[in-house]
Amino acid sequence: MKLLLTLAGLSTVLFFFIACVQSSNLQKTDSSIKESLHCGKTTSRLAAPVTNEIYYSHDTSLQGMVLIPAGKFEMGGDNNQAMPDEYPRHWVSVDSFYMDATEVTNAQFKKFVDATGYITTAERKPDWEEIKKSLPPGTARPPDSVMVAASLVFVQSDKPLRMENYMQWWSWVPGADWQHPQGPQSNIIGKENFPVVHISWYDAQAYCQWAGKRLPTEAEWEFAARGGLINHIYPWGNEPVNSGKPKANSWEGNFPYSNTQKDGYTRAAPVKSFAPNGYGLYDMAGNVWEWCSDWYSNDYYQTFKGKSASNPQGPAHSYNREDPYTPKRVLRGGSFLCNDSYCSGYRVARRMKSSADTGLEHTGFRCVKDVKKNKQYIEKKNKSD
Ligand SMILES: [Ca+2]
Repeated sequence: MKLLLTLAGLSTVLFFFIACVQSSNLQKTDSSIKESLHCGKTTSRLAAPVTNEIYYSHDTSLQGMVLIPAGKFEMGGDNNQAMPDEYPRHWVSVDSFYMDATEVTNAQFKKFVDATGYITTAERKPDWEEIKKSLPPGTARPPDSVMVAASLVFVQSDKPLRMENYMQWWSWVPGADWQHPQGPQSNIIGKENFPVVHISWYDAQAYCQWAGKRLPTEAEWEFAARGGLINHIYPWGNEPVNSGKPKANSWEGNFPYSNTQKDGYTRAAPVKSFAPNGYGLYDMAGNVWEWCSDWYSNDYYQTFKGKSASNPQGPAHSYNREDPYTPKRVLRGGSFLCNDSYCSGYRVARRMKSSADTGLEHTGFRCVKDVKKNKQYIEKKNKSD
């Protein structure tokens, strides 16, 4: 049990397996694990070989993007649901940028894969030599039956469950990937307009590079999510997520066994199913978690105590005191599994983190593009034509 309590940053599946082998009575209590797996995020999946190839396109199309004007805002927690890593609130200024109005869809991601032959992390056999670099020394290698191309799929329970044992609602499914969101028997036919899922940070980076874009910084993401509102809790204002008409795709009811489907969806919803925020951005709350470019550090905001930040790019290194072994990237926005009883991931200030090789059924992304670089590129191109 001592081992289990120190493995907060392990690959989720690896942790699952080791837990099963070494303890038949899993009593995991680490708050970060519960928080991340419940609503949300896992800490890591099994690492896989990552290509260093850069897919770069000179596409300057702004189709599907909206302009986010430059501005200044207070970044950080807005209500009593805020977590310690959301403090201190601090002033941040960002330059203007373009942002995808929606999460990247299956149809968009398919164009990328068709053009490049890209293979996502979930489709690759895990590489133990890579995995063990971010695990505590001496961690045992999982069996070959676990070390296969796979991803984590949400499994709804038919009865209340002990929340400590998240293994009960996440399943490591061989063959689950972006084209098979619930496993080999599922597909994305007719779901072209759904957000692509089972996307690792590496996958998201590769797509953005190919599209001539990049991932948003965490500060850009939060500024954009606020939609021009000042110090409000959600992209739509302050009305609680379950009051009034549905405003986002979240988990309504009792997690993980009862979902009232008030918003119409138990899993991912097509993009643009709910009203946009003030900048014309859809699903900045709920639906799927979205990768940001930043490393995650739980005390990063402390570096801005008493001062402001201009276009912050995140810390130089990842650090999470609850899981110091595994470097993590930032995710934002919450997913269809979020609710107020746990993570409230749809709050604009809510931070989440995961290792870059993690991809799950509720993990996706959207891209941004610099206004200045785009303008310079077009001017240069026009001169050479
Ligand atoms: Ca829902």
